[in-house]
Amino acid sequence: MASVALSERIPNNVNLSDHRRLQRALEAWQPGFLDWWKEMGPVDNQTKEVYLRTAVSVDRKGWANFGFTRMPDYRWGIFLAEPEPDRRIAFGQHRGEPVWQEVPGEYRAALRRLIVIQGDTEPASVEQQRRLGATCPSLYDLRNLFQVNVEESRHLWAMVYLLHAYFGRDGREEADTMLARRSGDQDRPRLLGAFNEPTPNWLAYYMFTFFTDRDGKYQLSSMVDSGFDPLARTCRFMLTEEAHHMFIGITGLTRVLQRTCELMREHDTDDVRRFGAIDLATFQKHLNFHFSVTIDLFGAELSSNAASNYTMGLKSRFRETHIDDDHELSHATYPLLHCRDGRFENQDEPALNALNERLRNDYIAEVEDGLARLNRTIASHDIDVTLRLPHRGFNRKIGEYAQLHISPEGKLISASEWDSRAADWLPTDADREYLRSIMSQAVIEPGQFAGWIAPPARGINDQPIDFEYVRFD
Ligand code: BYC
Ligand code: FE
Ligand code: FE
Repeated sequence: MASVALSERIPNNVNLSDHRRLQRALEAWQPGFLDWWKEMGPVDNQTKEVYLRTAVSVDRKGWANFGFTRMPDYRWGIFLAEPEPDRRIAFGQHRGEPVWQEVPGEYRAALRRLIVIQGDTEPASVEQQRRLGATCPSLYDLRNLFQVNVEESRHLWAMVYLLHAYFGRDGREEADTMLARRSGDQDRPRLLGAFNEPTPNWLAYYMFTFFTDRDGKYQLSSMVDSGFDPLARTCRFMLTEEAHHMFIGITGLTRVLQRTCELMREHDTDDVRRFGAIDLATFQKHLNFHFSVTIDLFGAELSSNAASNYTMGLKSRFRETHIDDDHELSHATYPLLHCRDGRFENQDEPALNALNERLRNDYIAEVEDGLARLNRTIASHDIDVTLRLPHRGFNRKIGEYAQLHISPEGKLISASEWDSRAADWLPTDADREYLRSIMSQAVIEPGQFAGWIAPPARGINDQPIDFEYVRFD
């Protein structure tokens, strides 16, 4: 295991200084990255000192090192999980062969595409979240936002390292393009739908970290067993950071609900907007939106890309090595919910082509667990309301439901009915305007929280809740 070279211009555990050409190429990319961070990273927050954790090694104890850092001085670097000795490919046509340390020529294009798509989402999320600091509900939340922003930016470094190290000139070009696309831009948008949606307020942010960072978990998990070992090791280390992002999502949403429910009980009303809080109907609409755009990220139900990525040994199922079957899927089938003549019915499809849907189902199961937790918060206040996930066909833009109009309950409806009901199901401009009005300024007194959210149960890294997580100059 290479030790971590923290003092180098680019901290790394890949012995970068032994690979001078690669090191020079990455050092040439670095200023462009920093320019991107200054232009597209958190607005007006380049000089504050933030209580951040920084990865200083990849082992269990060393990777979360806490201290105050100005964000532009964050030690973005290249960290791969330890190699597993004698690891073998666990699925597809190369099952049982040793994993690859170089890119097999015939798989180059497919691998590059996976890495580019993964890499593109990381800076996209930072761009989406760049204005949130101005309306933070507390210093605790502000610090958590910045933590996610610097880590997603490090995830970009992780993919850029792979592109530079293994894909030659076109890899370097892709790495440059990564800094040129912009979330939501008409002419040069980010690659996937959800990453071009705005994250205009903190409710959207907690929804994003609950739903969309969890897509990150599932996609990364399906690459930790990749036959291309550098990708597998990179994703394995990225996954360690993902848990905190999803923690921000579930605890943020729980705190919002807690505040809402307290006010509902105290004033015996559903209309907590009168008290500057977020009503459950608005919460449910956001849940509908973020769930539907996030499950689009798994791709089409039937995908030949997914089939060949699996057969080639590049991208697996979730927890592939824990599944008890042939790991080739040459004859297996998988049920898909098709919509035929207005009715939904399951039909068996070749499992190999249905891998996107399978991963989406694994993801939805975990989301259901999280939702049950949120509903327990509501129930604990003796309030008889249950949040529900919309039907998987609701508001889809990708795959077989994209052409249809489906209600949250799963009823096929006409375009005109959709148009007349959409405002009941999805956040409207008026909802966003309301959220803007209650989140109009930053709460930056240590230990203070905005009126629409409860404080967290505990602080970060055993610090008290009223710790000064961000120091203003
Ligand atoms: N938007 O055959 P299909 C994260 C395209 S999140 C726009 O089903 P495939 C993070 C698709 O590209 C994890 N386009 O595709 C979270 C294809 O286009 P082309 C990100 C879409 O390959 C929070 C066409 O439709 N990582 O890390 O089976 C914060 C046909 O589709 C979309 C990855 O996604 C969409 N939603 O599946 C920060 C892993 N969906 O090529 C970070 C890498 C599909 O025909 N990517 N299309 O022009 C993949 O594994 C696959 O590319 C996908 C798509 C699962 C995304
Ligand atoms: Fe990430
Ligand atoms: Fe994340």
